[in-house]
Amino acid sequence: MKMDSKKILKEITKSRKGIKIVTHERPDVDALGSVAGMGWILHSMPMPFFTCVETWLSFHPDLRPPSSASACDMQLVLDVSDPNRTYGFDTGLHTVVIDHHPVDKVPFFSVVDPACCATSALLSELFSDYLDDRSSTCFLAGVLADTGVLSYSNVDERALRDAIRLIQCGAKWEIAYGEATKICGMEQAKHIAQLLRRVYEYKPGVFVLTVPKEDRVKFGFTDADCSSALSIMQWIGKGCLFISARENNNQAQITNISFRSRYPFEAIKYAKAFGGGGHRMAAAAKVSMGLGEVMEEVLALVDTDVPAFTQECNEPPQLSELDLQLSQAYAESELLSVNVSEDLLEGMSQLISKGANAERAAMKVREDITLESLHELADWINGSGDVSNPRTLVQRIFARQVDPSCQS
Ligand SMILES: [Mn+2]
Repeated sequence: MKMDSKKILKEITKSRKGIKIVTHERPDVDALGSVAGMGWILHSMPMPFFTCVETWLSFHPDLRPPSSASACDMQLVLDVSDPNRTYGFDTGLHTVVIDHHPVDKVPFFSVVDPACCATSALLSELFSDYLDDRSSTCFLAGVLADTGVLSYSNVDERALRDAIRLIQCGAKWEIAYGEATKICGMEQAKHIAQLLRRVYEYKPGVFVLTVPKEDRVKFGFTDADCSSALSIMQWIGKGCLFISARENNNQAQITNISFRSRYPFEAIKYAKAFGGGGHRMAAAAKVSMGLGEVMEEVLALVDTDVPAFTQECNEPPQLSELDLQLSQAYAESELLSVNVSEDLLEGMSQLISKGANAERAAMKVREDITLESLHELADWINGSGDVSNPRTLVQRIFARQVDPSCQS
């Protein structure tokens, strides 16, 4: 890492006119946190730069770095390495890639580390000497987004160490948590509730959400609504495969399909079958087919893994003493949504270094969350009209994610 750090610093400080920072199309919070955090790093050096993203979504305006250049002689491509998937890619411009998606070979100057939980985490390691409170908060948002608030299978000791370092450099947990999980006001909360109501269990442990074009137009479901719903679907304790398929609302016969998985299911296998890609347990594809047609093929593929997989995935997890101790940290902090301190994370990091498993420990806290819990959550949101009086664990966690002041 120290080598990469020197190498990349040497490369980017060659720029004289300015650096253009870009990322993938339809950016997620790791992409935006990477771009914004990197902007703040260059701002503090200082090096002239500007950012170019398809949309900032609800990413807070105060966290977006001010551009200091109008021209550039280099582009920094973050969280993606494929020019075709990069928004604003400039062919012919000197290109530097920093990414955590697994790829065979990148024809540019690059640091690619698929073992790293988030591109934001990788950047925080590469530029650890330059972190301040703003860049740290942006990077922590990206880390929390790509790790399901440090609860997915990609959480290892390194992820915890990165999170702790960011807090030591001034990252604000509440702000980063807010950015990583943000639900924009009651309007978006109600959209998500409507989507959660539609989720069904296809086979034991396999949960599916499908959104046809007509409904997107009729109810105004956005991509952000669908991805928030997919994150919440993963709260289900006994789930192993989560599928969200949505038809494009302006192009005909295009369906975006996202997969999230837990062992023994592998999201990447399904995404690849449809020409997509991503990570082992979180992957996606864009398919030139209507929703019905795609789902028929997807479910046929799922059928080949069921029942062998579902049986294994529905067996009660074997928790070690260390896992149980770690699950205590998740329980006390309601899955890291409240009362998170550096000490708490330090304790978690030590348990993980001794062999505790973050995903299993978080699952212990989720074990009673079922599809019915999410349907009840949806009814509560729609029925109460606000989220000010949460009573159950899922209601409290949901309510903490709703930002009433958000402008998307
Ligand atoms: Mn990422």
